[in-house]
Parts: sequence; C-alpha cells; structure tokens
Amino acid sequence: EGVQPQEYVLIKMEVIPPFPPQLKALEGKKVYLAAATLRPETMYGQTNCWVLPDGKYGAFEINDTDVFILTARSALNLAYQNLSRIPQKPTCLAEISGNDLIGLPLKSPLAFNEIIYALPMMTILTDKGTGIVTSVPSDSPDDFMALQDLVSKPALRGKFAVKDEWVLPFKVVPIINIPEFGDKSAEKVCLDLKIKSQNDKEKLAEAKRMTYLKGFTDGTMIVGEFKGRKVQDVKPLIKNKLLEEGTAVLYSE
Ligand code: A2H
Repeated sequence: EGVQPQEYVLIKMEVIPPFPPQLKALEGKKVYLAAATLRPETMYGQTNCWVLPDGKYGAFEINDTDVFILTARSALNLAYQNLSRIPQKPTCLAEISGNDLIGLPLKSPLAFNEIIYALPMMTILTDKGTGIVTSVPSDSPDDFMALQDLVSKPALRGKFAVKDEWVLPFKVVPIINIPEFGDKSAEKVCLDLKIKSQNDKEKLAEAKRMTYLKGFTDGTMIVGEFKGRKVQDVKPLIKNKLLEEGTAVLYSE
C-alpha cells in the first residue's frame, strides 16, 4: 500500500437470483460483487467481472439488506468507513472461493450488456481494492488481454468450467474516443505492442502507461448521457451519478 490513500469507486454488480447452492445462505438478501475501479466513466463498456480463482472471498453484511462479496481485508477497511452492519466489525455470512463465483450472472450499473458473467483472471491482487474487478476491454489493456486469453484458449475455459456463451461472441463495447488510438484504445495498443497474454507484465505496464493518462486528458465520451463531452469533465459527474443512485460507494485504502 502506498503512502497516500487511494480512493476507489466500488461498483455494485448485483448477483441475479436464483442463487446457486454455494450462495444459498444469502437467500433473500441483495448480494453484490463489489468491484474497485479508478475509471467510473468507463462503466458503459463493462463486458464481464473478474475474480481470482484461488482467491478467498467472503459475503459481508453492509447494512440490513445489502451483502458485498469481496476480500476479508477490504471488508475490514469498509467496516471502518461506515460500510458494515455493525460498525467497525465485519460480519461474514459465507466464505466463498473465487472458483465458486465463476459464472455468476450479474447486473451492473451503466453497462449496455444486460447480463454479464464473473470470469477468472489470474493477475488479480488480493491485497489491493476488493479483489473483484470489473472488466472494460475497450479501455483496459489488462481486461482486454484476460478476455482475449479466455476467447482464444478453449483449454483455459475448460480448466475453469467457463461456458462458451459467457465469453463468445467476443464483443468489445466502444465507449471513449482517443484521437491517437481510436474507439478501442486498449485493443489497439495490445495489438500494436504484440502482447501475448494477460501474464505479459512488462508490455501490459507499457500499454497501461500509454492509454491511462491519454484516456483522461484526450478522451471523449462516444456513448451515454454525456456523449460528445471530454472524459476529464464528465468523470466526476458520472461518479456522482452512480453514488447518488446508490449503485456505487466510495472506498479508500
Ligand atoms: B480499473 P491501481 Cl477501463 N488486482 O477499472 C488487479 N487489478 C485491480 C485490482 C486488483 N485487486 N483492483 C482494481 N484493479 C484494476 C477499469 C479500468 C481500470 C480501466 C482502465 C484502467 C484501469 C476497468 N477495469 O486501471 O493499481 C481496476 O481496473 C489501470 C490502472 O490502484 C482499477 O481501475 O492504480 C485499477 O486496477 C486500480 O489500479
């Protein structure tokens, strides 16, 4: 963890009932996979959610109705940020492995796709954010490559019991134009740098450097309520809209 606190937006990705056996203890609750993001303005382009297959997650009571699935570490932090039914004390209703989350159907705010699925990503860190990441392959090189891996490697899908229909057809949803990179900046930069997989760390770091700042300074929204406006102008507006409608909360660590 850095010296400065990092503020994330937690996107509430709602698990669509009926719940599978491993979530039966949560019946009757509103259950969300809580994904930590620095780019709330990209939520229009969500195509899926990422979990770490070997990751340990828990279902924690946030208030009387809502349950968040995330790491115990982040649940403890949330409990000190007024996001726990009992202040400063996380209550875990069920322990769940990442493998048990794969294939869950989710409804996520702003996403054009009505239903998106939780899928495996090998590079998720359990000591950052919530251990849950939302996937925007148009604008995130990590997300693009992790999805590309699942799409191009049937054996990888087989290993994690990922059904073909959860990843195919592979459709990137264009949401932001960057003059230098077009409407699918992450895809373009991954192809230009000839990145082989989600594990190609150095090249992915370079791809992120190339796209991250440019998306903010030079990006224009090409979809949604703020279509035609600059990313840097609408980022706080979209963030506040999500917070006000209750589909996201702030989280610092
Ligand atoms: B970002 P920082 Cl479109 N492990 O959200 C790995 N990655 C994680 C994570 C974890 N435990 N928790 C969050 N992240 C990702 C959107 C996005 C993101 C776009 C473009 C770039 C981007 C959609 N995925 O991040 O190390 C989340 O992905 C580029 C850095 O705290 C989160 O924002 O700076 C970002 O990394 C937080 O990374």
